[in-house]
Amino acid sequence: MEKLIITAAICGAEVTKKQNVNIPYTIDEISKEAKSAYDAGASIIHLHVREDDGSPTQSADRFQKCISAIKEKCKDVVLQVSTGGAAGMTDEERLEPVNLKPEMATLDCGTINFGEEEIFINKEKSIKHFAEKMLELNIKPEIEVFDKGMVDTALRLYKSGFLIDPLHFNFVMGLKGGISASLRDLAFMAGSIPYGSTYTVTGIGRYQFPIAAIAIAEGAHVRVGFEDNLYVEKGRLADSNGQLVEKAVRISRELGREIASPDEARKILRL
Ligand code: KMH
Ligand code: ZN
Repeated sequence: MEKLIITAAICGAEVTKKQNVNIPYTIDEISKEAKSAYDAGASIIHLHVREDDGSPTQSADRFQKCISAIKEKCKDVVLQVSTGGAAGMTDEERLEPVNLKPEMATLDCGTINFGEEEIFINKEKSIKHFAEKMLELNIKPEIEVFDKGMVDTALRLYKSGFLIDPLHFNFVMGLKGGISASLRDLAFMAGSIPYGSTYTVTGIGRYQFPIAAIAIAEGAHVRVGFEDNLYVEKGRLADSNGQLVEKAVRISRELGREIASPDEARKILRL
């Protein structure tokens, strides 16, 4: 089976130190968490950044500083910037880090209730604008889908030339407001994307490892990390992103699947 690409989503925009004191905020903390994930086997870092007080920001300057610090510690890691940012940010704010021309960036393909209180808005016009920008700058989009309708939106954009082959998706499953993290729904999503596409599976909260195990066995790729889940097992907060990546690596090895290095990930995703 193809080697497993592990993406580490090391801090996200929503989780806080009140929930798990190990969530990184500062440049130093972010780069150390990236290194812990990289050393454990992550080949891609999905990057959000924070101000020192923990507030999420899409400032290109802050991204640049974090990227430089990460690259010093993890020379060959693939960097994927978030264009999702935090719910409520403007499109222009969200697009700021793509001007740094990272290898990858996320492209969120629809609007959803995001947890109990927020709405994560992605108008079709904005999605097209983001996709055009990524095409222009030669950045590989990771197509973020939280529901099946978002796959269909991405496929419409693909037909009209906003996205090009080979497509790479991230199925985010188990978020309140999005598709459930069930085997049935994973099969439904995986069966809906064009032949030759690649995909990563992200399980939210307690679904992180059960759905990762299924994805690994199925030959898909996985994302783990504090953005999506704070616990290494029931009732035990994770010490680091590295600990979460190590668990994904253990599951994969038990299933006889090797882990992709960053350069192997580049080949698999055709970066
Ligand atoms: N923070 C969420 C509202 C992405 O990175 O592209 C959006 C998000 C998706 O995290
Ligand atoms: Zn994100």
